[in-house]
Amino acid sequence: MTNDLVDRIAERLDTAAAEAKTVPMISIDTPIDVETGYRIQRASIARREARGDGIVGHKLGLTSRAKMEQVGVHEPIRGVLTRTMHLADDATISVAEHCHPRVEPEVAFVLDAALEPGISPADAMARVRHVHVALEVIDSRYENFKFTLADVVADNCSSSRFVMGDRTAPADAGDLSNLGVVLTLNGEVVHTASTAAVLGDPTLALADLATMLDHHPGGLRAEAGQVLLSGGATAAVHVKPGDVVEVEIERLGKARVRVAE
Ligand code: OOG
Ligand code: MG
Repeated sequence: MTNDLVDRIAERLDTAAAEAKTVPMISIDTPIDVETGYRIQRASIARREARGDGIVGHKLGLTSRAKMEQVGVHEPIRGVLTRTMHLADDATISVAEHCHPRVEPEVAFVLDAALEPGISPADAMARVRHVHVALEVIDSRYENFKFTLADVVADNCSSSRFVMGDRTAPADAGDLSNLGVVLTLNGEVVHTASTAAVLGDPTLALADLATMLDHHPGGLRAEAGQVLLSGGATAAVHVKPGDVVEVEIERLGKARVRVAE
């Protein structure tokens, strides 16, 4: 695909996100492969950077069976997090700024040092500054939240906002491979999982991120100070004005997001 067409599609998706208006998925009329999806994603992030937004980290998506089943795409994906996506714990999101928001519980990592491709999960974990309990707000820009693998990659993996809650030093966090995750909506438990749902152990996401960044176009790296969201451990919940979503992860703590008109 020409760079010109990549830029035009990136503009369409960027505008859809800014105006909170869905668009038909790209592959309806333009065949795209996954590589092209990553080129479109990089071009849409470049538009944000040109507006003064900056890259603060990365996300993996579709790293759990529950998430794959929910959206019908069965391969992990990678997206970019920018400064304006990051909200404080207990922040309020606005439904009007979204097309059809959903919220999902995640383990997040803040890096103390860069990760190079090929790094082992244990070595990558040694470069983690903090483990956070996080909630991600996702919001596909596509009609009916329906997409193919390449389409969702182009749409920066449905990313919209994220909240970083309680944090723990890696030495205190210990083994992250089997911690209970409880997601509540307005005080009612809606989903439970083990952190094992995420790739068998969310620390594997660190190594996978470094490898994926190396394989994908765009020249990005996992840098010191950046955040990594490891992917939803449960299916995402639909939210409406007035809702309060909270996640608690065993030993790691809580995070919360509120939803307004
Ligand atoms: C794609 C984004 C997936 C996750 O954590 O699995 C994701 C989607 O569900 O729309 O962020
Ligand atoms: Mg996610």
